[in-house]
Amino acid sequence: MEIQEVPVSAGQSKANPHAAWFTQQRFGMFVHFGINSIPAGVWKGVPMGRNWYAEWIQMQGNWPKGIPAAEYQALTKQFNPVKFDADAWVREAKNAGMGSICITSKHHDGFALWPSKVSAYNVMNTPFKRDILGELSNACAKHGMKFACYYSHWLDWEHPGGGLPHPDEFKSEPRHPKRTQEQFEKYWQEKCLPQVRELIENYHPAFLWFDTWAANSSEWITEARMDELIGLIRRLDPTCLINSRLGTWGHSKGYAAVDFISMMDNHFPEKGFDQPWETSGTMNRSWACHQLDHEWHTAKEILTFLIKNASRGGNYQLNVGPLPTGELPVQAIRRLREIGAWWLVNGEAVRGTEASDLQAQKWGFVTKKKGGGMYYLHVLEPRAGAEIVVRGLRGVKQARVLETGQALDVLAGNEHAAITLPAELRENNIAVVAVEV
Ligand code: JFZ
Repeated sequence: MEIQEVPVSAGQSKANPHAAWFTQQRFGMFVHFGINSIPAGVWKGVPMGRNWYAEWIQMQGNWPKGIPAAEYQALTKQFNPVKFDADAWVREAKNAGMGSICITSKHHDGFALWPSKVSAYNVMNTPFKRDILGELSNACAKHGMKFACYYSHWLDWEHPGGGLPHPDEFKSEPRHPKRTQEQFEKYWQEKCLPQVRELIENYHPAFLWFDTWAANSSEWITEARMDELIGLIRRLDPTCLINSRLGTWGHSKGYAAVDFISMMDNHFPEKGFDQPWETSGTMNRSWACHQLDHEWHTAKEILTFLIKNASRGGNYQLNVGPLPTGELPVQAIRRLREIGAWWLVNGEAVRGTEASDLQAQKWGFVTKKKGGGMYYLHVLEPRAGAEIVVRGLRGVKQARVLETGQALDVLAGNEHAAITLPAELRENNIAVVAVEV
């Protein structure tokens, strides 16, 4: 597709009309993959320090000094995920009910998963020599999935002017000389902006997921730089959505400067927003593959996160950290397929729903079909014959078990409705009752 740069007209509407699919899908896959997947949290036999984020091993291996850049970057000589199969990844995501896949095109270490002409620190200069972004974006197109890219625009540990972690974060000697604004501007113009252009022109991502979180990032990700980056994206592809972790807390327009709000990691807010929003979360404790991280969420816990956000009008982007071979971990595949089994019979109770005016109840959450007319009661611990009291529910026409269609008895009260689950119900996951109003 030939990208035509379009002039950004003055007063262009703040809300991006192209975000409708994003809220409609509710559920996406996040992928953290790169040369950091090779050590998988352990460096020369010693587990990394500070936290479980295996993609941070360059800074947290050999703790607290970190791994010298040249030694870390030598990992490029080993990067050869020969079992990488983009089609297999996409099929697992689609079967689980996901509508998009967002991959770390370049994480903080600065390594690019595509044949970047901007920086030689990329996948073509490894034994693998394949365009991972190209293969994944093609597989997404083949299966009708949206393709998206995470891009670390602030931290970049390869470029001499790229952002570095704040010494305070590491409670150790300030190992990193503070970058000057001139140094960072050089990185910004030489690497960040040109690589974002490459991503849009070559892979047409449905959204770009930028990553800042600490307040001190605003010293570098200034409003001027955010507007420069937003302007570039809008000119190249107005349909490409931008998230708030671009650093909008440092922008005079706040969230209105971008297209959707990204929560902090694994944060599920008690109420939603009047703009598209999402939580990205890990399946265990690490984003990239960590060989010692065995604390995997159950499929039911993951579904509860998804449903909680959907009931408040939000999305959930669930992360997988592929193995150094390029395969998805079997623990992740198991959970994706368990989620997919639930989604097969209950997906309509999440996809295409909007924030519900019936908020969380003792027994679970309520989602609402976009445009109204139908509520979905997500009963987290369903018991045969139990009575489900729904505060605030009035005008019930009929209630049925979504999976089986079984009609249910409904007792209408002034300020609630009581619905009785089938006596023969056997459910070891979340049961969904569809209520027509
Ligand atoms: C950032 C990255 O550093 C991390 O590697 C991963 O990519 C994640 C999705 O984003 O991690 C964070 C995000 C939020 C906070 C700290 C680190 N926070 O809220 O303090």
